[in-house]
Amino acid sequence: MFGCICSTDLLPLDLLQRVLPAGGGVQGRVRMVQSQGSRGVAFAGPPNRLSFPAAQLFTHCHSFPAEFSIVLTLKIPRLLRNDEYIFTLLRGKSDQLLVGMRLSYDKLHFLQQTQGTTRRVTFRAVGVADGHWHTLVLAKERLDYLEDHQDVFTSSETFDVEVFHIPFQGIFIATANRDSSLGSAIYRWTNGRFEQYQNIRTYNAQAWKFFTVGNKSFLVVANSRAASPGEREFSVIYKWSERKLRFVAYQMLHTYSARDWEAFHIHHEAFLAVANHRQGEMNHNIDSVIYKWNPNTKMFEVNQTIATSGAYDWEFFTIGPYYFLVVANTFNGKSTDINSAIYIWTGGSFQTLQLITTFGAVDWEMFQIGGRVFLAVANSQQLDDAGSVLYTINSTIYELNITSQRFVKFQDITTSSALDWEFFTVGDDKFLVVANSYDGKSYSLNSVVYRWQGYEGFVPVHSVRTNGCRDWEFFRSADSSYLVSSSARTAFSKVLKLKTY
Ligand SMILES: [Ca+2]
Ligand SMILES: [Ca+2]
Ligand SMILES: [Ca+2]
Repeated sequence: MFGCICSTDLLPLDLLQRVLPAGGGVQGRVRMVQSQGSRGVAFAGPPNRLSFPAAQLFTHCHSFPAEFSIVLTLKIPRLLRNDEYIFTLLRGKSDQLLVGMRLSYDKLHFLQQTQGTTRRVTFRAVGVADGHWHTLVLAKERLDYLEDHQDVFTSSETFDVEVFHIPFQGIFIATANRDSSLGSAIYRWTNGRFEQYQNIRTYNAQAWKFFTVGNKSFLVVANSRAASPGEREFSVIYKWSERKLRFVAYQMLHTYSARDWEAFHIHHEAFLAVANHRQGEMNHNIDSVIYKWNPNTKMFEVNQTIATSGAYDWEFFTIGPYYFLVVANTFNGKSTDINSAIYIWTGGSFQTLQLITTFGAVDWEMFQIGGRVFLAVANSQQLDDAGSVLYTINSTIYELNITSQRFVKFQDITTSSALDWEFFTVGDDKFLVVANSYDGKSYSLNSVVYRWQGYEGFVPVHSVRTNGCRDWEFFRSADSSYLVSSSARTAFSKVLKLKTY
């Protein structure tokens, strides 16, 4: 299906509809088919004779639109030739190419003639001729792609990456690594690459969170097991020492298979919230804890406990003068099909505002576009009635309805055991990237970058091959933008550079 947005009316145009013979075209080289659950139009032989006068598209355009996008969904069993046009716009009745999209084996070329010269942009490792449906979105105004920049080799598998900035020191990442005997590491961005800076003893670390209290910088780790079997479990806060230029242990907090820390401020007071996942092997219905900084003792103290079920993630956000926390509840001991909860700060503590049904939720990502407020949940798995586990399910983006003061479903996105969402912006463009980790058979899957397309919502624009993908983080250096992805299956994380056209 082609859609071309003309700048004057901003309505999508169905180009495929215009080239199909009237009456459905069941005979000849074009016929309607059902394939892998989608209805499509099958072309037999080269489709290059399927054309129509483009003049009928540009009735309100005095010149060729400067901004447009082409969306096409296609399934190609194999390429007939190594080089094949899938879309062209020609000048008048000539063969002169104005706009074209050409596929070669694993590349997609976008060609456009401007002021007499043909400009070509190549997207590598596209690989659409594999007999599966693919949706390609080409947005002419900014062409972004992701380039491998660095493999960061870690001591063991990485469950979380935390990017942070220390004044006068620069950009760092902390990786939460599985292996307790090897610990977790902090890397510093040096000459455009991450170099190991410090190693910290951790116990099956699940997450790091960087935060500040006043002018002091801290890192807190979520340890998911005890130092030795049978001992109490502790997560540890580390303080940045200006003298040693290292993080040093500051405070230990008793946690239960901790999965995540969230740090936030309310009215200049500092808070930390831990997601306690389970007590022992079986009990998932336990309290997660919110701590508050005591400026006299300079320590965090328990401020509130909140009953959670296999809690995996806390996300704090503010809207105007209001403060919110949302928890991802994964599992209650029986089901993953349970409520996660949004809390609102009133009278010195958090109160339940809204419950949202989630499916093995492991991450919430809050973001704003214009004045609109969204929450995206990463749903990791759904147990069906027969007791089998579904991994390829919907993860949902919710939008705050200001009138009803509730989050309502905005868009469902099919994901494969989604473990993380990351929202980021490049110029005026807004993106979401999802960590797809497992589809029931394989951990080697594409994670997908979605681009905000206004009323169309989020549309897939890039796929990145990942292996047991666990986390995505976005950061900017002085001259570029990057994404980091971590793997819960292999001992290296990847830094990708965002190339903007
Ligand atoms: Ca992270
Ligand atoms: Ca979080
Ligand atoms: Ca996230």
